[in-house]
Amino acid sequence: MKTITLSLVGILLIGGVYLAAQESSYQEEMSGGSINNVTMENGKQVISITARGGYSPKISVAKADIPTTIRMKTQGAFDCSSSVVIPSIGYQGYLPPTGETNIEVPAQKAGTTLQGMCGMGMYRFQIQFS
Ligand SMILES: [Cu+2]
Repeated sequence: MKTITLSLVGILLIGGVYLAAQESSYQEEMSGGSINNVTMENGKQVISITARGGYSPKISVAKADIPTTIRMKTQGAFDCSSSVVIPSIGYQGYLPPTGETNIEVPAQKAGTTLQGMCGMGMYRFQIQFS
């Protein structure tokens, strides 16, 4: 009887830890803030975003007033997230199923938020300049 009670407690503990881990990865995904996807290359900042069944990270934080490249990465993406639209800079393009596509963005003012989306407006991503 004692062993049964102990193993029940064990199962509950493991279950709790599993749920907590799922919850924190969900929050990370939603905030997108903990992912460092902005690097500098030859005086330009490069923002890397992966497209496949949506965009990751959904929110990127970048520096204002410097030339910027958005590097869209795909690996076996055959869904509509390979069709990318960024209305405020007049960008519209198709990503290859696998590869990298650089989108050049002029320097943005602090406080600007670029909105990107798939061709149907179903998947979205944001780049906040500050
Ligand atoms: Cu779509």
